[in-house]
Amino acid sequence: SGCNSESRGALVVLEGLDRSGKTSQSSRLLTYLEGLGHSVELWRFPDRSTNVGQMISSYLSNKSQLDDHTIHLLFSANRWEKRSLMETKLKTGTTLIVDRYSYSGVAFSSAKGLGDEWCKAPEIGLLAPDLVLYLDIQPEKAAERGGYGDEKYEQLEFQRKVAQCYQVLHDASWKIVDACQPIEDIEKQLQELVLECVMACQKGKPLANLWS
Ligand code: NYM
Repeated sequence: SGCNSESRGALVVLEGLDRSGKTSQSSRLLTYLEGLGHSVELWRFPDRSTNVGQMISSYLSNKSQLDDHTIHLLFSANRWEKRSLMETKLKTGTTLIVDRYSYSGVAFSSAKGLGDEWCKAPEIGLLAPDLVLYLDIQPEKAAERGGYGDEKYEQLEFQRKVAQCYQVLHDASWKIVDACQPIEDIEKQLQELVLECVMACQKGKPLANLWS
C-alpha cells in the first residue's frame, strides 16, 4: 500500500486569471482532502506574511512603485523563501494546495513585456508541481464576475495579455478545467484529478524541480 511513512505529499497548484475561482476551489479541495483523512495545507503566493510579501502587497495596492524587473524578482524571492519548508512538508507526507505559483510569476511579468526566458530564470530550481489545475475563463467573463478590485493588474485589457501568456506556458503537468461550469461540477472534476495525483505521489512519483 502507498500509505507508509515514506510516502510523500503532492504539490498541487491552481492557476488562472484573477476572478477565475482559484481561491474558493482551493479551499474546497482542502476540505475534501481533510475529509478523506489526508494531511494537507492550503498555501498561496504571494505569501504576504513575510517581509518580501509585504513589499509585494504594498506594490499591488499601489502604495509603492517598483521597476517591473524588481517586482518580478520579489515574487520569485517570495517563493524561494518558502522552498525548503515546502520540501519538508512534502517529504513528510503533507499535500500542499497552492493558490498561484511560478506560472503566475511568468505570465503576469511577460504580459508586461519582459522576456519569457528572463522571467523563468529565477524560478529554476523551485519545486515543480505534480499537478497544475488551470481554471480556464475568458477575460471578459472573469471581468463580469463581481468586477475587479483596486489592485494592480485587475483590468480587462491586461488580463487579456495574461491569458495569452498563460497559453504558452502549459506542459504535461497541466489540466485545463472550464471555469465557467457550475461551481460543484468544477469541484468534482478537481477532486478526481487531485486524488489521482495524491495517489501517484504516495506510490513514489519523484519530486522534481522547475522547469523540467
Ligand atoms: N502575481 C502573483 C504576480 O504578478 N506574480 C506572481 O508571481 C504571483 C504569485 O499578484 N493579480 C499577481 C497576480 C495577482 C496578484 O495575487 C495577487 P492574489 O491571488 O490576488 O493574491
